[in-house]
Order: sequence, then structure tokens, then C-alpha cells
Amino acid sequence: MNRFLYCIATTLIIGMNSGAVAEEQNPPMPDALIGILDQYDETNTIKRLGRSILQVAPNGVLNEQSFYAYNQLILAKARATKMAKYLALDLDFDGVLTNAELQGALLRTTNQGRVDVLDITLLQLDADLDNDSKLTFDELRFYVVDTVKLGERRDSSLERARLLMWLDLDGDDQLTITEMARAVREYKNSDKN
Ligand SMILES: [Ca+2]
Ligand SMILES: [Ca+2]
Repeated sequence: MNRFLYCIATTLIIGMNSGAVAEEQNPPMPDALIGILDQYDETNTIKRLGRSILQVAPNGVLNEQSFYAYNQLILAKARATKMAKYLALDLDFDGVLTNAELQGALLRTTNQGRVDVLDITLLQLDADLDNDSKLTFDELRFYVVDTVKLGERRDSSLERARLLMWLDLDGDDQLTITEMARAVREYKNSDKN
């Protein structure tokens, strides 16, 4: 029995004997995935899941490599967003943030909600590596690298793609769009019987 059918079988068995202990290596298919598979008809499910795969893997193949590349992209974007926020405080755009520029940020309504007094205090405490009361581009960059970490943020596209790896029928740790479409059809057919 392949892994996918095994998951369906296990789910059905657990459903019939609630409380029964299944002695399998593969855990049952997560409810979140069953919910996704049951939400739409076969064609729409395949289209939606196909788009979910393409969001993370533009070549249509989910695997550790595509997850890694996507993670790198999320991290780079998060860092760039944070850096842009700080660079926008550099009013004379000389590449250096002075204390006057930092304090001035608190007086300007356009920066409200973007840089607050806590951000500025932490920048002054932790980012000024040479203690000259000025923050250079490199000091800001080191600070951003130090404070923006991947683990802090949840990404719904990535979470969904991880969930879809359950549909990896042949267990080669890759999920192609063809494989996903086959898995959806198998699931929908097993549902009717
Ligand atoms: Ca400046
Ligand atoms: Ca400095």
C-alpha cells in the first residue's frame, strides 16, 4: 500500500474506533489537509493546490531545495523591509543616522507606527558598535542581520506547502504538480466509495 492510501486508511480506521491506538510509523493525515481536500471539487482543489505549490516553488516542484530558497527569500525581504524603515529616517541621506535624525523621527507623524521610541532606544543601545553616536549603513546592516531572524515569522504559503508534502505519493521527498493532481484524484475517488 502506498503512503497516501495508507494515510487515508489510517484516518478511516481511527475514525471508526476512536481511542484505538494505531501502531503505524506514518501518522494520520492532518485534519488541516483533509479540510483543504474536502473544501472544493476535484478540479478546483487541483487548481488551488497547484497555485499554492507555485507560490513557493516557481518550477512546480516542492522539495527541500525549494523550501530553502523560499525561506531565504522571506528572510531577505524581512531584512530589506526593516532596513528601509531605518534608512527612511536619514533625512539628509548621507548614509549616517545621527541622534538628531533618530529623535526627529518621533516628532513626525508619517513615521508613527513604523519607528517608535522603543525601536529608537534599542538602535541607540545596540546598533552603535563604535559608540560615536552615529549609525552608519554597516552598523544598521549588522543590527538588522542580528535582529531579523527567520524563526520569528510565520508564513502561510510556506505552511500550506509543507502540509502538501503529505501528497508525496512515491515518498521521494518531492512533490510535483502531476503528483499532487493524482493524489487529489485518488483522495476524491476514495471519498466516493
Ligand atoms: Ca543622516
Ligand atoms: Ca556608530
